[in-house]
Amino acid sequence: MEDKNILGKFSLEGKIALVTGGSYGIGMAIAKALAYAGAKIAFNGRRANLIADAEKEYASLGINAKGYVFDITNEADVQKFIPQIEKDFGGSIDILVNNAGIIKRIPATDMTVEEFRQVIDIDLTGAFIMSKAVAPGMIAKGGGKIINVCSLMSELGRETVCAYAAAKGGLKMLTRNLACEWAEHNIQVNGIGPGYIATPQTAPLREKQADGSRHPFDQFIIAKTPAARWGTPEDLMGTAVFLSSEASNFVNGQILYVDGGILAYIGKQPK
Ligand code: NAP
Ligand code: GCO
Repeated sequence: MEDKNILGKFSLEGKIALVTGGSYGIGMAIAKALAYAGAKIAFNGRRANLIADAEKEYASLGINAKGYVFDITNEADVQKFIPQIEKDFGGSIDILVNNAGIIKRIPATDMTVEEFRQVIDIDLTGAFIMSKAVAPGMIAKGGGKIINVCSLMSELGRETVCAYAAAKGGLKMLTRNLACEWAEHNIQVNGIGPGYIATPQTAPLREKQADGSRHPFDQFIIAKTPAARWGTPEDLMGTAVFLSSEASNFVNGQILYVDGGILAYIGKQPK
């Protein structure tokens, strides 16, 4: 007999969630969503001051989130902090959100190999390092959820973001491969593909012009988005809860795009 308490399938009560890059932006919104659904929240970042500020913001919302200062690309630190987090929270991590990421907007001809490698290291390799570190605990526990924050750039390209698009395209395939490898352990690995979201990362693309007009890229995205608006971090909260909960237990290796319709749209006919 199926359980009629369908909303209960979205509950995260008693779960331990780790959100990378949870000091602000999309990571903070996702962490709040998981907390509102009942999860206990750990998060990380590289800047202690932002971690401290974020803990205060979470606390002001009644969320007892604990922040940890480490870089997801530093495997030794990750191997040190995951057991520390599990000790602090009294159990292994149930939900990992690989949100931390950077972008460099540089023409390929001008981008140094070091700059390219830095983006790949954080946006792709960092997710592998984190997933590899939490998987043993999830396997021992009988299951878990890993959510990789991909991007429209997992599917599409544009000028000046070659490293980022390569990383996010790779993250889509890492998601699919880890989903295949760990499904037998009841670990579901999926991705969220945000469209253009108003956060510090995209602030340069929305800066008002000297004459007070909207940034050309801002106008471009509004025109390219059927919903005719930038997304907000809050637009991602429901999808994050779904992919973190038992409601998605038969969803494996999928990227759910939360993009206002951009990927479905060829664009308006010029007036
Ligand atoms: P953001 O505002 O730049 O925030 C990035 C977060 O990641 C910060 O908390 C940052 O904190 C942390 N971080 C960066 N590198 C890190 C590292 N090596 N180790 C640990 N933490 C690190 O970005 P966002 O817009 O919220 O985006 C979050 C994720 O969504 C990223 O993966 C991004 O690629 C993706 N995304 C964004 C959009 C968008 O339109 N905004 C769309 C699609 C996908 P510290 O710098 O203090 O470490
Ligand atoms: C850019 C933007 C995008 C967004 C996002 C789109 O410069 O084009 O930063 O890359 O961050 O990834 O989904």
